[in-house]
Amino acid sequence: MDLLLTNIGTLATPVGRLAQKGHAQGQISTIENAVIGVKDGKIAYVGSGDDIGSDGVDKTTKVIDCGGKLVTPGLVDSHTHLVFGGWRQKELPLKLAGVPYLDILKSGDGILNTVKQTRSTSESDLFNKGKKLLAEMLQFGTTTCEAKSGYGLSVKEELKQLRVAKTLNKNQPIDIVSTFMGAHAVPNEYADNRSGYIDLIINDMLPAVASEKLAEFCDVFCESTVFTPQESFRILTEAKKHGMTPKMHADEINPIGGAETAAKLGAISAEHLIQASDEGIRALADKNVVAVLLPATSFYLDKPYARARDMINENVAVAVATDFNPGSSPSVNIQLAMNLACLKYKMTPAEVLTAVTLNGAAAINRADSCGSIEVGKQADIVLWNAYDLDYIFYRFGSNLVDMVVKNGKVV
Ligand code: IZC
Ligand code: ZN
Repeated sequence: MDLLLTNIGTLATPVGRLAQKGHAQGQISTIENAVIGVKDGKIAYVGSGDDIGSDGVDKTTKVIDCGGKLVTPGLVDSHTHLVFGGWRQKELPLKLAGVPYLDILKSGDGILNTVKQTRSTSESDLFNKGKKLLAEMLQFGTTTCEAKSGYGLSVKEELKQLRVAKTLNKNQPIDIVSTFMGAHAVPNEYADNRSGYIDLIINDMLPAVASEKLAEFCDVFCESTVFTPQESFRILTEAKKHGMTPKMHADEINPIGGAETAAKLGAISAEHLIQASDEGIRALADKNVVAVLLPATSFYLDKPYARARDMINENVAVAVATDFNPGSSPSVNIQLAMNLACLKYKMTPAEVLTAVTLNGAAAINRADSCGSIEVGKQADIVLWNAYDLDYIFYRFGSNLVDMVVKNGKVV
C-alpha cells in the first residue's frame, strides 16, 4: 500500500458507477471507524476497524491518522467557465440598480465584455490565472472540474481557451474535463448576422475543436435573446457528428423548453433549469439526463432556486456545481454551493454529497473513475474538519477542508 488513511471517524460516500436518482440519491454508504488503502493512485482497500486488507503496510507506506474525522470522495465541480480574461466587478452597480443579467448582455457588456478581455489576454497569462484559481478550488475540496470555453467566439480564440484548459489539466492536480461552448453568445462582429455566426460554429469551430481533440462535450447557452431551442438543437446535433456529447444551459432565466430540447438531443446533462417545466423535468427523467443545478448563481443573480425536490421526486439525477464564471457566479467555492443546495433546495446532506461527487462525475462522464470511494476508482479523497456529514452543511462561510488527496497524493 502506498498510502493508508486510518482512524476515519465516518467515511461517507455514494456507491456505484452510475448517477443515483430518486430515493437512491440520498442512500449513501457510511462506515464508522473506517480505513482506506491506496495503491498506484487508486483506492485499493476500504474497510473498518484494525483490518487494513491483504496488501498490508511496509516501510514505504505513508500512514495518516485521520483523527476520527469525516472523509468523503473528492468533490466534482461539473459546471465551470474556468478560463477567462479579466473580471466584471464593474457590473456590480448595475446589479444593485436592478439591471437584469440578460439586459447587460444585450447592451454589449456581460459575457461580451469578458470576450474582449479574454481575446486580449495571452495564452500564458490565461494559464497563470487559471492555475491560481484551480489551486483555490483544490483547497475547497474540488479534485475534478469541468471547464467550458465560450469567451473566444472565434475559431482562433476558442482554440486558445481550450488549449489553456488542456495545458492546465497537465500542470496541476485537478482533472479538467473540457466543454466547447462557442454558442455562449453572438460576438459583436456578427451582431447583424447571427445565422452567419451559427454557420461559423458548425462549419469551422466544431471541426477545428474535434481535430485537435480539445473537448469531449459541447454546450449551448439556450436562452431567450441568446440561442433558441431550435438553434441549440441544430448546433448540438452537429457537435454529436464530431464525437462531442451535448450539454445545455437550459431554462435558466426564462422557460423556453430547454429541458425538453436537452432530453430530445439525448444530452448528458441539462444545466441551471431554474424555470424548467413539469414536462421538461419528466423528459429529463425519461432520457436519464443529469440535472446540473447551480444554486450560487440563483443566489448571486437574486433569482429563484431550481426545483430540486421535484426533480428528485420525478427520478432525475441531480448534480450541484459552482457555475464559476466572472458574471453570474464569481466563486470557486463548491462548499458554498453545497450549503445553498441543502438550505435552499432542501436537499439532505446525503443527497447533496451525491450531487457533488458521483452525480457530478456522471454529468461529465467520469462516474466509472471518480465520484465515490470504492476499490478501483481514483484515490480522490477529502478529509474534513468535521466529525459527521451534517456538520459541513450546518457550518457555512468557513473552508472546512482539512486535507485533500488527489490520485493518491496529498496535495
Ligand atoms: O460570463 O456571464 N450564464 N453564461 C451563462 C454565463 C452565465 C457566464 C458569464
Ligand atoms: Zn454556466
